[in-house]
Amino acid sequence: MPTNLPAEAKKKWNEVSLARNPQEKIRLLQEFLSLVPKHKGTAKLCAQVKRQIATLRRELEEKKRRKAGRGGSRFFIEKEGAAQIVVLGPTNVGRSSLLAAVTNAKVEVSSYSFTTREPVPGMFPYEDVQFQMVEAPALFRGASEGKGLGLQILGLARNADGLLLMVDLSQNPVEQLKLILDELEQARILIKKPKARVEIERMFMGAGLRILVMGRLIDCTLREVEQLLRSYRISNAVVKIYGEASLDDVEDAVFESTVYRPAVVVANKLDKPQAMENLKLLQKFVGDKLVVLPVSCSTKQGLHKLGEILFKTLDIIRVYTKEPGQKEPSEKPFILRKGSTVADLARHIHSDFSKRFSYAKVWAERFVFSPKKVGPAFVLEDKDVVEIHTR
Ligand SMILES: Nc1nc2c(ncn2[C@@H]2O[C@H](COP(=O)(O)OP(=O)(O)OP(=O)(O)O)[C@@H](O)[C@H]2O)c(=O)[nH]1
Ligand SMILES: [Mg+2]
Repeated sequence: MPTNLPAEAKKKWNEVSLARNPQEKIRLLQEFLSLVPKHKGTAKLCAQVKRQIATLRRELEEKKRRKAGRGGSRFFIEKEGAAQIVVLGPTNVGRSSLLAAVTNAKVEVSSYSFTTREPVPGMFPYEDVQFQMVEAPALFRGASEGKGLGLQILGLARNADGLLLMVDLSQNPVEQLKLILDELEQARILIKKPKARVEIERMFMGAGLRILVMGRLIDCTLREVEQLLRSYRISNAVVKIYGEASLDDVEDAVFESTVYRPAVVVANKLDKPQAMENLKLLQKFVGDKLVVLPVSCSTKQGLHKLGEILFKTLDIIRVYTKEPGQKEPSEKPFILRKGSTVADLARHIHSDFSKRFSYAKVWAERFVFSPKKVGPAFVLEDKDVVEIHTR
């Protein structure tokens, strides 16, 4: 549903995106909200802005508390490794036990509820990549409405690259998963791949507006997309549109309101009585919408499959680079999104690199003869070795 915002509201949103500190951002968000007409088409947007204000307020309060030496928690975890995976679930499902079993993190496992109160990161190795796994404090009903630390917990999920939705098979797993899915939906975090993906990368002044449509526009023209972006004063940006996108999808991207986070369901405590029956209920409920991995953190059963499943769900590939003249490729791979091209890799290495790009040589198992000389649009696959030649 279109929001049909008046011009002054759109102008205000541009000011919001330029805010220099949380106080200013809160003030501008409130001003923005007062300029938004209230109707069905703007209901979701208003709810999202209110949530954003609440989150910022809570963060400010926490900062104050920390300054006053009264403790307070740190909710932002700097990303490390190939991807940040946040483990979400109700209390006592075994999130800490999972981190203890597969990462190097120091966690506290206990039979008491709500033991973990701050996010805890650890590194989880899979083949030659390292995933960062973060235990979020327990999720509960009402989190998305701002109860307790709910918004911060969901904020962790929003900021992640992927999610593990964890449930306990000794209790009704469908109820637990429903709770997680409801809260994610309220917070506008999608776990089902959307039909469209719109990325807006803001650029320096004078860069101009470049709109790249890799998929297809639905019920709108490129000109309308451009007009919409300009009405929000987005005139220096690279905008990439994948899949089948409508004007609403583009506007959603302006507000960064809906995000997609690939997710796997981890069904824990497989060793307990009743677990098998409950697993069947869970699988019936989930159908083919999500992958369910049954595990036991106590006996380690099933955990050896986690790395591969995560890697597949995240839709990523590993690419090794090689310097011209050298025999061996880099040991550490670059992690790229599936469907990435040689040009994407070059940009990933160095922005200057892509400008001086001449051609690349690719070694791949799927070729009859390697290396093959390719151009910037060549689509890479997992485990390709690439040698980039510049002018
Ligand atoms: N039988 C069995 N018990 C488990 C398993 N995994 C965890 N537990 C137990 O479940 C309880 C909770 O485990 P935690 O890892 O602390 O759970 P959590 O999700 O981190 O809980 P909070 O941080 O308190 O919300 C502990 O008593 C664990 O020993 C498992 O695979 N099998
Ligand atoms: Mg815990």
